[in-house]
Parts: sequence; C-alpha cells; structure tokens
Amino acid sequence: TLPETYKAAVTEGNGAPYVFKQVPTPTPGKGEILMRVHVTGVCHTDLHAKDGDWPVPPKAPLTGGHEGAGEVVAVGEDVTSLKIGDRVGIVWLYSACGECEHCVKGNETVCEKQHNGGYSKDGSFQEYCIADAKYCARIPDGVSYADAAPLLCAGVTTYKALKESEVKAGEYMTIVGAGGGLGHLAVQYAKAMGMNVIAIDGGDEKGALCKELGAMHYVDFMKTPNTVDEVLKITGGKGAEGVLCLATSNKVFNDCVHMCKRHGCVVLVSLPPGDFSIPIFPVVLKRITVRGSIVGTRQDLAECLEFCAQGKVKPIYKTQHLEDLNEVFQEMHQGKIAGRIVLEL
Ligand code: 8ID
Ligand code: ZN
Repeated sequence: TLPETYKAAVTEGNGAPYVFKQVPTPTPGKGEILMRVHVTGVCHTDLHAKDGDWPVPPKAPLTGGHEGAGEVVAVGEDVTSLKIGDRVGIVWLYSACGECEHCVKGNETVCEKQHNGGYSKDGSFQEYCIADAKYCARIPDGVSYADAAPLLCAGVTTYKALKESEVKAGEYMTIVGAGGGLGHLAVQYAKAMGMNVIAIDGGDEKGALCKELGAMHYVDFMKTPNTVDEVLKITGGKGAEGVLCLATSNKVFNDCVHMCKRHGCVVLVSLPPGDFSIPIFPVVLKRITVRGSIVGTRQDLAECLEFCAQGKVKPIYKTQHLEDLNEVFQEMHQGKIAGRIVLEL
C-alpha cells in the first residue's frame, strides 16, 4: 500500500534553494509507472537547472534529479513491459516521440519532442517519481541501486561521448574535468575501451582518484600554467586523438581544440552558459572535428550498465541524504566533489 503523501525536494528555480515538503502521491497515467526512488545521483545539470543557467528554462516549481534508481510500485494503463518490483531508473531522456526522423534513425537523444527528467518533468529528488515505461532504464540484477545511479546520466553520457569520438584502442583520450561526476566514469570507460587516458582536473584528491581509476597521466590545472603544452609534451608534440570536454568552465573549450591531434575529435559535453571562439586555422588545416554529444540512447544505457555488471566500471560516490541537497550544490559549485554524490531517500 502506498502512502497518501511523501517527501519531495522542490525549488522555485532561478537560484532558489530546495525546500523539503510532503506532496500527494500521484497515480501513474497511460504508459507511465510510479517508482519508489531508493537513491539518486546529483548531476551538475541539476545545479544549472536550479540556478536557471540555460537558454531554455526548466519547469517551475521543479523537482530535479535524473539519476534516480529504485523499483516499480505501480503501473498505469497500457504498460506491458514493466511490472511491480522491477528495478528501474529515471533518466535525462525521460521520453521521446518514437516516430520522428531522429527517433526512427536511432538518434532519440535529439528528438525535438523529448522530455527531460528533472527539467521539463519532475525527477528523482523525491521518494516517489513518475517515469515513462518505454524510456526509463532497466537496472541489471548484478548492479546495486547506488552503483546504478551515477551511471544513469554520468555513465551513459561519457560512454556515448567516447564512442562519438571515434578514438580507437591504443590512442590518446584527454579528459578535461576527469575528477568530477562525469569525468571519473569517463576515465574508466576510456580505459575499458583500451584508450590511453590523460586526465586533467584540479587538486591532489582528484589526481589520486584519476590515477587509481586507470589514467596514464594526470595534469593538475591548478598547478600547471599551460595544460595544452603538457598534453603536447605527453603525446610527443602531436596532441591527443580525442579530447573530452567535461569541465563546467568555458575557459577550457579553446584549450581543448589546441590539445587535439590532426584528424582528431573534440567532444563537447559540459554545458556552462556562454560561448567560446573556435580558432579557424587549426581546425580547418588539421581537419579537427568539434562535436557535441548529449546523454545516450536506451541501447547506450543498457551497454553502459553492462560494463558495471561485468565489473569493468565502478562508480565512486559519497552517500548522503536528500536533505543535504543544498549543501551538495554548494560543494559542487566550488568544484570540491571528487566522483559523485549519491543521496538516499
Ligand atoms: O549529455 C550531456 N552533454 C551532459 C550530461 C550530463 C552532464 C552534460 N552534462 C554537463 C553538466 O551540465 C555540466 O555542465 O556536464 C558538466 C559536468 O557535469 P558533472 O560531471 O556532473 O560536474 P562536476 O562533477 O562538477 O565536474 C566538473 C569538473 O570540472 C572540473 C572540476 O574540478 C570538476 O571536477 N574543472 C573545472 I570547473 N575547470 C577545470 C579546468 N580548467 C576543470 N577540469 C580541468 N580543467
Ligand atoms: Zn546529468
């Protein structure tokens, strides 16, 4: 039996802190499920959403969160693929239309009619949450809820971005922002895919984490005046075949282009508000690709969870409680979090 009300974190947006209140338990509609959220990761996207950083504003009031893992407790009409007790996750790609050109081509992450968990739909910063039965994640039995949570966004996003880079085993992948939530998983996926990882982030804690997770080199941007020169030195003057930009600072984007080898690929993932200028000559003459990458499809998600089930990837997180959310955002804003924070509900 479900409670009549439960605890949810709610923000009015534009920087307003999260408040915690009792809200009525919803009934899942057609094609929807209700999940009991056991744990949720906190992604930097949730901070952008709370602060109203982005060109398209989130819903208001908002319950953020798109790395929620838990179990199905109720199913709506027409749901045939899930039943009560199934282990699921609510993700950024909350739903897509399934019918447009992009969906049909298997590029559902760019569907124009998509909804986003914890942005245009309420997400996982609450004890119960509605999700779309067709698009929510299926969590394999061998993966705990807490391990699954960071993979639901940070894992799938970096796994997909590495695939999009077209970098091969034995080639260099420079990861900028390698000690953060996305970064520490990017290091592991890149390693598992056979790439030589050059990790860039700030401070000794993140350095130790990156090394432990398999980075071949760590460049500390707080101690190294010119990280581009350092990457060039490591790669024998050539640059890295792939550069993954995960840092929430638009100052680094230009450097990413200069770290890239001829014919290589710079994959842009992080979303600090603003622009950067692309140097035309190096990009054209070196035939460099600058490519965006946005989360991953349901298939990418299944593959990325399987890496964890097989023990090739292990999210590193500190466990806190939903009520700590505002403090977690403060630490995140200061760049103090190595790996992810996972909140228990
Ligand atoms: O699908 C997508 N494209 C997607 C999915 C999920 C998240 C994009 N994102 C975006 C988020 O909205 C956010 O803008 O990716 C960005 C990173 O999210 P995150 O990994 O959750 O953030 P974090 O844990 O705070 O990590 C950011 C790291 O960047 C480092 C910080 O030290 C931190 O470890 N960093 C910074 I700030 N400046 C740096 C610099 N100059 C730097 N690392 C290297 N050099
Ligand atoms: Zn995210």
